Amino acid sequence: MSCPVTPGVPGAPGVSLVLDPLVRDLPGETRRLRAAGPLTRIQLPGGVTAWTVTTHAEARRLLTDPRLVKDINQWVDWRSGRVTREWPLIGMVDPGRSMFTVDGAEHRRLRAKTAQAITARRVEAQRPAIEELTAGLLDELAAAGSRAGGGPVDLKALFALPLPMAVISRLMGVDPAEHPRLHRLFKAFFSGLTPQDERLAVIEELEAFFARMVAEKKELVARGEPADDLTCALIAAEDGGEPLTDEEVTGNLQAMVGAGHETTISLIVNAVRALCTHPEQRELVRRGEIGWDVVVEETLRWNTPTPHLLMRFATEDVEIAGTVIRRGEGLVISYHAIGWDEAQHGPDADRFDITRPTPIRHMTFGHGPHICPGAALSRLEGGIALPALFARFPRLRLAVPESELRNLPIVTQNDLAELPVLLA
Ligand code: STR
Repeated sequence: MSCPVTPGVPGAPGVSLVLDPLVRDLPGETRRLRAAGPLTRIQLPGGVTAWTVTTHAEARRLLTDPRLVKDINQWVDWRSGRVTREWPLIGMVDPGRSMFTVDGAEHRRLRAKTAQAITARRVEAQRPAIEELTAGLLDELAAAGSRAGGGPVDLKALFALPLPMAVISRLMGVDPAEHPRLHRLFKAFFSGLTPQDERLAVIEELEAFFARMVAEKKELVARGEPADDLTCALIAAEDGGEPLTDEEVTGNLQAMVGAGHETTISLIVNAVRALCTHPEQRELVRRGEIGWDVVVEETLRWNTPTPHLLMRFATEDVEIAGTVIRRGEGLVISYHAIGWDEAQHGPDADRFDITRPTPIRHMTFGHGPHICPGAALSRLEGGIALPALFARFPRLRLAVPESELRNLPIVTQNDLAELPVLLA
């Protein structure tokens, strides 16, 4: 294999970037990845190395290549025992059987019903409910602001975090009383600082939680009293299609809640941050010259919720951009670098700019069979939450210098630990 060793870079030979587990400089890492070419090797936390793709065109090709699959059993590092359940990122690669981890005909079967239920047209029906949830949280935010005597409040904890959980839970039929527990579990799941024995316990608890929920919903369906939620719809398969197994419904439910929750938090947090640090662009939006939909798309492109999506495995040698991904090797999709691809977005691709001609041409939701089924829902959420927030608090601004904002310590997500703001 011909992978050049980059001088001066620590890590395994041929690795052009060792990802910082604490994500202290995502823009810097992305610049280095972009400089390393369309296909390069990165080192993930835990010393595991993989290929990564950093350009729009090559990623597009790889994401529709059937020789790259989600099945962890194809991975030489897994088969050889070099990667085990002790690897800190195991939960991102092997979260159980669901539409997230299978391919081909099985994948179509697992995914169809969920995807059809959350098309743009169908999710539009959720608008009034999302508006109501947003208004309720904004009232609570205002109250927290008063209690803080006009001092800083954490916009993430009070607004960006609870809204996506409320929305996805309502869709899937999760009991609101369980939100605190799910917040605690996903917080531990999505932190690189969680000790591994604790993370494995969290993964077990999540599985048990969703399996119990599916068992309860199944009883409702059996009694002919299904709740009006997607979990019951997945169980019932009343359209005559082949029903999913309990394990498959559980896996899909878990994937939907996990994905709908963490990614949408970062969309909201990163959009608020971008507007607060680009006042002239905020003004264009305030004056109605540029729409909130554009703010959402440009945030998704420029500061994607998913900087590195783990992982696909080659079932055969795959040649791309003059490089061969050998059978059994792992491939990460580096969406932050892909969003900054000058060939796709122009020479200023690393700048947040809602006036650019083509913000929508990003690939943040992926491409091909696994393209994000929740894209329309997240766009709807962002398109409701952001204008409502800025209308309610027109003076909203960061309470600390931007340089003091810290990312969550997890390489696969791009989210802030806290977003301290002043409301008035
Ligand atoms: C979280 C933990 C879990 O119980 C199930 C899943 C499967 C879907 C994953 C999710 C995970 C983590 C966040 C992902 C999501 C699919 C899309 C989302 C990777 C592992 C993104 O961040 C884009």
